[in-house]
This record gives sequence, C-alpha cells and structure tokens, in this order.
Amino acid sequence: MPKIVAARVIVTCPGRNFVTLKIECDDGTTGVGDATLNGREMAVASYLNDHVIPCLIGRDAHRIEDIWQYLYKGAYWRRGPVTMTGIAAVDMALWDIKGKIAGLPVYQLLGGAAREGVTVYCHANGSSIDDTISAALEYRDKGYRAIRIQCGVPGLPTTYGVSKDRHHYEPADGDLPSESVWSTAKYMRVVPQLFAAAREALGWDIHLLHDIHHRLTPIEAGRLGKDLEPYRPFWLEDATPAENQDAFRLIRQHTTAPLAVGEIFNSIWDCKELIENQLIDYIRATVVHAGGLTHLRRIAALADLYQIRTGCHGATDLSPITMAAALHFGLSVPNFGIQEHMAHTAETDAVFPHAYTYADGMMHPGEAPGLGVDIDEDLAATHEYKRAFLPVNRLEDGTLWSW
Ligand code: CS2
Ligand code: MG
Repeated sequence: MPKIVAARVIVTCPGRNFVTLKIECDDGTTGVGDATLNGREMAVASYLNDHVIPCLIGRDAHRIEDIWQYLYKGAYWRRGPVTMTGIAAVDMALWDIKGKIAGLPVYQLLGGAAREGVTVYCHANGSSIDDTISAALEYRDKGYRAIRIQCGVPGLPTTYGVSKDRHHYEPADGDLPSESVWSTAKYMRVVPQLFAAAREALGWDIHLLHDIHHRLTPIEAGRLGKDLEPYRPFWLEDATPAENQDAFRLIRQHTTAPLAVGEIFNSIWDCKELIENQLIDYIRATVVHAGGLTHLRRIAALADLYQIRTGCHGATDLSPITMAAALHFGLSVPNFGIQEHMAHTAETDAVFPHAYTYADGMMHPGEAPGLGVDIDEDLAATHEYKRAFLPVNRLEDGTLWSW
C-alpha cells in the first residue's frame, strides 16, 4: 500500500494567491490538491499545516473514503468553508495518487467518460452593454456555445463581474477590502436591456448566463426572472442569498427562469432542501470548496434524483488543479450541466502545468494518469503571497449589502 510519508502546503501568488497541498508516498508517488479560498487563503494553509497534515502521515493513500470520513467526523467541528476546502485538497491529492498508481486518468476511476467533452461557459463583460456584446461576439468566434454576460450599471462607479482588463476578472483587489456601491433599482433596469441586446447580436443558439451574485431579495429575483424570460436565460445564478434555502420557493412562484446556486456551498447540507424541493435547476458546488471529488459526487447523485444538473464554479480564484479535477468530474458525472471556465493567466498556467485542453466550446482533462496537473514548486516559490481581500458592498445609503 502507498503510505503517506510527507505533505506540504505551497502558497504562491502568480498574479493572485493560490494554496496547494502536495502529498508524498513512500513509493515516490505524489498528488496535488487545490486549497485556495479567495480572501481567506492563510486560514486553510494553517488548517492543513497545523490540524490535518500531522494526521495524514503513515496512512494508506488508497483509503480515500476512510481518510475523508476521518477528517470530516474526526474534526468534531463539522463543515464550513475552511474545513471543507482543507478536506477537498487532501481528497484531490489522494485521487491524483490513486490515478497515477493505476496508470489511469481520474475520470476513468469515476466510471469513465459519459460524454465526448465538457461544455464550458466563459465570461463576457464590459462597462457598457455595447462593450459586453463585443466581448461576447469575440468569445462566440472562439467557439464558446455558452456565455455569461455582465455589464456595468449606469450610475454606479463599478459593479460585480466587470473587470478592468476585460479578460481576467480578479475580484480580490486590495490589502484590505475595497468598498463598492450598489443599487438594485439601477441594476434591475439595465439587465433586461443587456439581454435584449445580446439576443439581437448573438441570436438564439448561444446560451446566455447571468450572475446576480446574491444581491436581490427573493421577490426582486422573481421580478428579474420574469423580465428576462422572453430572452430565455440559460440560468440566473445566486439570485438571492441561500442560507434560507426555502426563499427560493418565492422565486419559483414567479418565474420559470432556470436557477443556479451553490458556489459558496461547502457540503450537501447547504443544498439538500433546494435539491429535494426542486427549487433550483443547477448546483454550482465545486471540487475545491465542497469537500473534493468524494463529496461532490454525493451532491451530484442526490441532485440527479431530482433532474438537477451540475454547473460547477470555475473562476480564476480556483487553481488549475481544481479546473483539472472539475473536468474529470464533468466528463464522468451522469447529470452534467455545464462547467464555468474563466481562463487563468499565462503566469498562473506556468506555475501549474496541466494536460487539460480547450477546443470548440468544450474542454477535456486529457489522458495523463491522475489529475494531469502539477505545481512547479521552484516557479511557485518566486511568487510571494500577497494578502488580498474580496470587496465589501454597500447600498447607496451605506447599508452593508451582499457583494
Ligand atoms: C463568481 C466568482 O465566477 C463566478 O460565478 O461568482 O467570480 C466569485 O465572485 C469569485 O469566485 C469569488 O472569489
Ligand atoms: Mg458566481
């Protein structure tokens, strides 16, 4: 059996922070896992270094499920983003090791390919509707069949999802949280105009997605869903904060616009009611924040009973290791919906050499044994950690609001 003999946490910042766990076995096999939690990176690094790694040494790396249960139940203080991101990193690294020893890409261990490739969606954004549409046309010409559209809101200096450099959107932008201003009324006026312009320019064969990013109340989300129905959105994401899962019942009563939620969920308990009551259409929980491949498969299996499909989070603050693991998952899971793909920068890709590829609106994890991704530790060491926070958001009267 491959015995775990060492594990280390690598923090690097090729333009943005990433936390990586590397596990080593007595036969020399290594595995990597993403442990990045945007804006709280060092909490996970400490959780792994101080509370997880000491418990891994000497264990059988093949016993993925037993180690998962040990780290979940053994912590006593169950769940939460830091704990579940730490467990996810261990889980990804152990699946990587198992695949390497078996000489198989991880998707083969998960049941083999259930489709030819993983359909992905990209992000088109702009400070104006015209800018957003021209970005979307560029992505369509690159073969994307699904495009998320986000535009600036007239009267607001900045807004979520609109980046300064058009292609790489990095929300963690300051040594302390920056502050942005929000107006639901101004936002609700511009989004239907954005969708009308997008349908005009792109036609009906492109899926259009939109991220509300937790900012509406349930009834406002119902209103926006109704306003957008004529434009057939593929999904409205994070329509309202989801701590109260039952709130989605209110949205459902007013609109048939498909709903996606879950990028900030860290366990099946965050979405059990949403799934069992069919209050959503896509579950966005992701490998790195929801306990790894082992737990994400459980969430997907429950969702499948209710005809809910996966739509995993895939922003640039999830490292290429998560991208790789998500593609192995997305290639094999029966109720796959769509995978988010925000391309990393060349600087990041250099630190994380990987086998996954993009072509014609789809991605594939490749055939390399394991996850097909690694970390160049020498290069990683040249990019020092730089504290960065996600912004906070306030209404125009100063009320603290969801970012
Ligand atoms: C967004 C993310 O990609 C998305 O759907 O919600 O960009 C999110 O804002 C970041 O991952 C937060 O770190
Ligand atoms: Mg989102």
